[in-house]
Amino acid sequence: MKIWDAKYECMPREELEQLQLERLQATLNRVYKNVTFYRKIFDELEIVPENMQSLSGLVKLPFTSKENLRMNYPYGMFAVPLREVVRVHSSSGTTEKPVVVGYTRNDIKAWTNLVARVMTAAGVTRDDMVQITFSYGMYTGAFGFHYGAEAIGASVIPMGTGNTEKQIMIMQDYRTSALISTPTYAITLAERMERIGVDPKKLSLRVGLFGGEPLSEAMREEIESRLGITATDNYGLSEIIGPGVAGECEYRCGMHIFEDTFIPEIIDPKTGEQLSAGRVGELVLTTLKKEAFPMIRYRTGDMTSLEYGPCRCGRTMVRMNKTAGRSDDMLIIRGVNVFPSQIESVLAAIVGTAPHYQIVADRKGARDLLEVHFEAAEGTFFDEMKRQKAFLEMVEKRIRSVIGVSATVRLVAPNTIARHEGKAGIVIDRRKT
Ligand code: DLL
Repeated sequence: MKIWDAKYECMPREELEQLQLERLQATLNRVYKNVTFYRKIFDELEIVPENMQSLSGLVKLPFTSKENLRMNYPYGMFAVPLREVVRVHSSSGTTEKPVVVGYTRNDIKAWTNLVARVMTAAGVTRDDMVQITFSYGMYTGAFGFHYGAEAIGASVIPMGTGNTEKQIMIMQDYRTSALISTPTYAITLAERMERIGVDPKKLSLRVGLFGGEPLSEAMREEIESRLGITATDNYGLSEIIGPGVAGECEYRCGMHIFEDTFIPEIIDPKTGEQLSAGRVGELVLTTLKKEAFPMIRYRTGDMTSLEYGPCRCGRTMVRMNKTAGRSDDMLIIRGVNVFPSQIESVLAAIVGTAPHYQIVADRKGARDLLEVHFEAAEGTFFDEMKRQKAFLEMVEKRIRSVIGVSATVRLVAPNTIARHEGKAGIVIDRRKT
């Protein structure tokens, strides 16, 4: 399969590290000169950008947190005057003020190139009709893929979110061959097709690029079998650039992080200590080329591990494994750390597919309560109380053995858990209110 930017994507590690060091030095100089926030902490910590003579010095640099970005809302972290900014975006934040990120003309060019890389790695070519179902708003998903697809020379159908039946009609009529969406929306599309009698196998769809939220293996299998496509997982976050930070190649054994543009590290989220390759911890990213919004050791909150071994595709870029939850959406139930992804994998293993589910944490007196609601498949022994009870007990037992605390499991009727076109509202923590 083609590699979009082989010079960088397949760069020998020694050469890559030299390039990273040069770009890191330039970035440190840029932020020291232009971003008060960084100048202040560098001065406090006596960090002199010119003294950064090897990549091992990275650990001496301070972290940047989402909280730091909030404190500098809206433009405090920008490293260029607004007149050089050609675009702003923000993260898919919910209630709080979203983080605002900016791009110069060069940033947009670099971003376009990165997304062209992940799309090429997933097998998209200039012959594809690419249907983008992310929101064309402040969210980085749609514009990122839009520009990347155009750079490849594919034809873009800029649908945006929603209008599921129209999406399906367009897919049929325009012969869409590549779908860009969140994994949950792909499942929503498959469900709707089934309901309205459209056979996905008769469409021209052949690949899907998913991202914005975790794509579990169970979800991947469900999407692939229901839509008859090959699905890849793609990771990114607006603070760093948007989609195009990392993506799977045809071997789908982890997402290649584009290390010529970002330096990844894994840290222990509690101590901040850097962890060795292969260990699971919080992903920290430093940007190497960003002009408008450079980030030094940004704490992504995403838990993962890195694989430095060679990949059969020929890319030398390190691979990140699927995220194992977030360091910050982790629930603490009766003193035990619980990741929603663990519960999802239990449910998926039991029912064979990724069900629609919701986790509800509540508190009665001083006792934490955990409930897991999940949708029964159409016709699942709702009428047979005894079987249902035994089934639920079995699910509860498995969940307990995986997460270490007990949860009450409830089956709910099909289509009763709200579907989200963007990120799924999987966890409801009532203890906070
Ligand atoms: O979701 C950027 C994006 C759009 C990536 C479309 C890929 C495709 P934010 O709104 O800033 O940006 O959210 C970033 O979403 O820190 C992760 O927690 C999560 N996330 C994104 N992609 C994945 C993925 C976009 N493939 C946050 N797997 C990140 C798991 C993901 N989590």
